[in-house]
Amino acid sequence: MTKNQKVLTWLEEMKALVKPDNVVWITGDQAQLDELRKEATASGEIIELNKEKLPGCYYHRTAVNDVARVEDRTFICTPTKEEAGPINNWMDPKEAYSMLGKLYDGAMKGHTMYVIPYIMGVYGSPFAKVGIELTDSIYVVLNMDIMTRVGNKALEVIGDDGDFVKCLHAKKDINPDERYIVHFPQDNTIWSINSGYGGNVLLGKKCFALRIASAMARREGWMAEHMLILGVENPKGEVKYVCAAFPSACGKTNLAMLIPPEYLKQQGYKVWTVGDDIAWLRMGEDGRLWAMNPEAGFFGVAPGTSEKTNFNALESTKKNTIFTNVALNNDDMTVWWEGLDKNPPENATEWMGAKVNGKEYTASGNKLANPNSRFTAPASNCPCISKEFENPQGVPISAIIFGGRRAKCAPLVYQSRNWQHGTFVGATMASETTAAAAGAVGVVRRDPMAMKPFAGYNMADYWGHWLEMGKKLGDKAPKIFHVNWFRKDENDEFMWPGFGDNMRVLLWILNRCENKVEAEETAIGYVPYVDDINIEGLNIDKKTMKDLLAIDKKHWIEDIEDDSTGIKKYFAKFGDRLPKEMKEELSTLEKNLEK
Ligand code: OXD
Ligand code: MN
Repeated sequence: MTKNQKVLTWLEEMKALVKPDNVVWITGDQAQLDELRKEATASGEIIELNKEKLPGCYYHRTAVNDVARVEDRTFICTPTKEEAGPINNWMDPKEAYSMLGKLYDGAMKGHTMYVIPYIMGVYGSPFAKVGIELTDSIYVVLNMDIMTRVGNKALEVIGDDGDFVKCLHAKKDINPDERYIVHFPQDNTIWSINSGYGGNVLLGKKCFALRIASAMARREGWMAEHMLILGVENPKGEVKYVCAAFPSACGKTNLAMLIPPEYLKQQGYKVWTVGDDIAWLRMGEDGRLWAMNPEAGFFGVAPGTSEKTNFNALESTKKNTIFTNVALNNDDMTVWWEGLDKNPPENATEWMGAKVNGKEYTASGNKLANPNSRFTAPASNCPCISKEFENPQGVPISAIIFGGRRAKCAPLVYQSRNWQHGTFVGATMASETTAAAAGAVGVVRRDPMAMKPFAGYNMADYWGHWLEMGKKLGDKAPKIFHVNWFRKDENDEFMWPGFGDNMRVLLWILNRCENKVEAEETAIGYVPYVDDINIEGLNIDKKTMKDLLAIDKKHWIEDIEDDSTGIKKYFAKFGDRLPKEMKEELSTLEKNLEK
C-alpha cells in the first residue's frame, strides 16, 4: 500500500498493541465501501433506508450511554500542564500512553482493523494535511468516507517520507468509565477508546482538524478555527467571503446555508456555503487571510432541521447520508426527528430501539430522536455548495464574525476597532442559558472563539497566536465583528427574527468592510445607525431596532465584574500567560464604559 516507513513502523506497533484478527486498508474504491455497507447491514450495525426516498442512506444507533462528545474525558497531553492551560484536561504523556496502552492491549482481538488514510482539505492543495485512522468500526469507515477524502490518494500525498497524524480508535466495550479521547499534540497522535459516537471517533474532525491542527497551526503560522465559511454574492456577481465562530446551538449550520429574504433574492443576492464547522486559515501570497474547509461533509444536528429552518441542510441529507440516533419510520423506512415536521410516524422506532406509536409517544413529552442525533451528509449534496469548495487555495476572507447567545448584553451587531480589539471580542465571547428555570437569569459561559472544547494548547497562548497573525496581516486583516441573534425584550421574547433575515446584518458587515457605510463609535466598538440595517418586509419597527442596537453600560460592567463568570475572573485563570494586549483591551473597555 505504501513504502512510507513511518506509516509501516507505526502500523506494526499498533497491530502488536491491539492485536486485530485482520487488517484491511481502505483504498477509497467504491466497490470496497459497498462491500463494507453490505457487511455492516448483515451484522445489524447499520440499517439500509428506503431506496427510492433516501437512496444510499443508512441508519445507525449508538449505545445509550454514548451519544455526545465527552469533554470531561477529553485530554490534551502536552509535556507540561502549563502548555495545555487551565481550561483543558491534562495528563502527563508518558502516564497517558502507559494507562491507555493497558486498555488498548488486545482491544481488537476478534475484530478487523481498518486502516483509513485520509486527507483533511482539498486533494492537491498545499494546505491539506493527512491523517491515518485505525479503527475496528465499519460505521467509522463509512462516516470518514463522507466527512474526509479517504483512500490511496492520501498515501500519495505523504509519499515515501511524509508525515501524518496518527489516529487510533477502538470501540472496546463502550464502557463510559474507561472512555478516553486523548491528544498528544507534540506527537501528532490521537487515541480514542470505548466510544462509537461521531465527535469522539471520527478523528479527522474535532480531534485532528481543531485540537491537533490548532497546535500545528501555531507552530507553522496559520490558524485552525471552529468557524463556518460562507460567500455572499451581490447582484453584480461579486462574491465576498466571511467566517463565523459561534458556540453550539447558536446557528452555525443555519447561517452557513442561509436563504436570503425575498427582497434580496429578487435583487439577485445569493449565499454560497464553503463550510459549516471548521476553517483552516492562512495568509495568502496577496497578504490577505484565506480560508479552506478541511472537511468534505456535514455532521449536523438533526433535531430542529426542517424545510423552513434550513432547507439546504435538509436537502443535503436526501441521499448517501448516514443518520445516527434519529427515529425510524417503520412503514416506509424513512427517518424522523423533532422539528422535522408536525407528523411523527405512528409506527416508529425511537432512537434507543423501542417500537412505539410516535404520535402518542411524542404527545406525552417523550423525544423520538436523541437531541444530539445527527446526519452525516456529503457536502456535494448541498444545493448552495460554493463552486470554490474544491479550490485548493480556499477563499479570501473579508470579515470574521463572532457570536453568542446574549439575552441582554451584546447588540445585534457591532464591529471591533481593529484586530487586537477583535481578538479581545473573541476571547471574551460568551453564551447564556435561557431564563427558563424559576428565578434564573441567563447563566453566562465563556467560550472564547467557540474554541473552549477544541484548543489543543493553552488558551492564553492561542490568543497570543491570534495577535501574532494580526500583526502579520496588518491592514489586510479581515475586519472583526460580533453578532447576537438572541437578544430578548422585557417579555422574554426574541427581538430579531434570525435565520434568513440574518442576511440583513451580513450586508451591513460587508458594507463596513468596503467603507460603504458609516457607524457610531461607542464604548464597545462601532454600532450601526438604525437606518443602516434594512427592515423592509419585517414585522419590526424602528424602536425595536434601536433597542436591538442599544448598549446598556450596566450589563457590560456586570459582564466584566461578575463574581463567577465575569471577564476579570476568567482572565485571572490564565495568570501571567494572558497576553498584555488582552489586559490593555480590558482596561480600555472599562474606561470607555465609565465615560
Ligand atoms: C460540535 C459539532 O459539537 O460540530 O461542535 O459536532
Ligand atoms: Mn462544531
